[in-house]
Amino acid sequence: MNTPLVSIIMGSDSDLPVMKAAAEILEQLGIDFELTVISAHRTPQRMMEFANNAHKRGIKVVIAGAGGAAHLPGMVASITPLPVIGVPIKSSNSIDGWDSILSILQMPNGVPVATVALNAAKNAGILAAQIIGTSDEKVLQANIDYKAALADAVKDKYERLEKIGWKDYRK
Ligand code: RP5
Repeated sequence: MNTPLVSIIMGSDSDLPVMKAAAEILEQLGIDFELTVISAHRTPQRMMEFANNAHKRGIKVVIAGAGGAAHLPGMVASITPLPVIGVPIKSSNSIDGWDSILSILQMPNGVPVATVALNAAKNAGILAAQIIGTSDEKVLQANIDYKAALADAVKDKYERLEKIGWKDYRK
């Protein structure tokens, strides 16, 4: 197995149904990653150990997901020199998702967390790939191809819509 470049961490295994979208897109783009549970509240020592050492292990980007009082992304960002992408999760202890969003988004000056939309783990994976792609030609090309595929999918839709007409168009 190759050394992982991206680390996907989450506060609980209950976050996995959301966070696995980051793993899926990284796999699709051919980027080696690791994935595990680290809780800022329940395993603070493990979080410290991770954040102090991730860059020494060759990790380039951290994707951190958490719900409710979502302190994991911010606390990891407070220690690691690596870029941290935060994924707010609408979890069982989240009121409506805003608690998770604001906990991850509203970081103080000096400690940024690149926060994606609620449950948007796929976008976190894509953003991580784009960061890796700035210094890796193969990943850069995979990102270019991914964008072309997005445009192609929309082209198929508007061509069909224009052909069939809006009255008869069904998705
Ligand atoms: C957060 O609490 C976790 O990230 C998760 O979103 C939420 C609920 O955790 P569990 O009680 O399901 O383990 O820290």
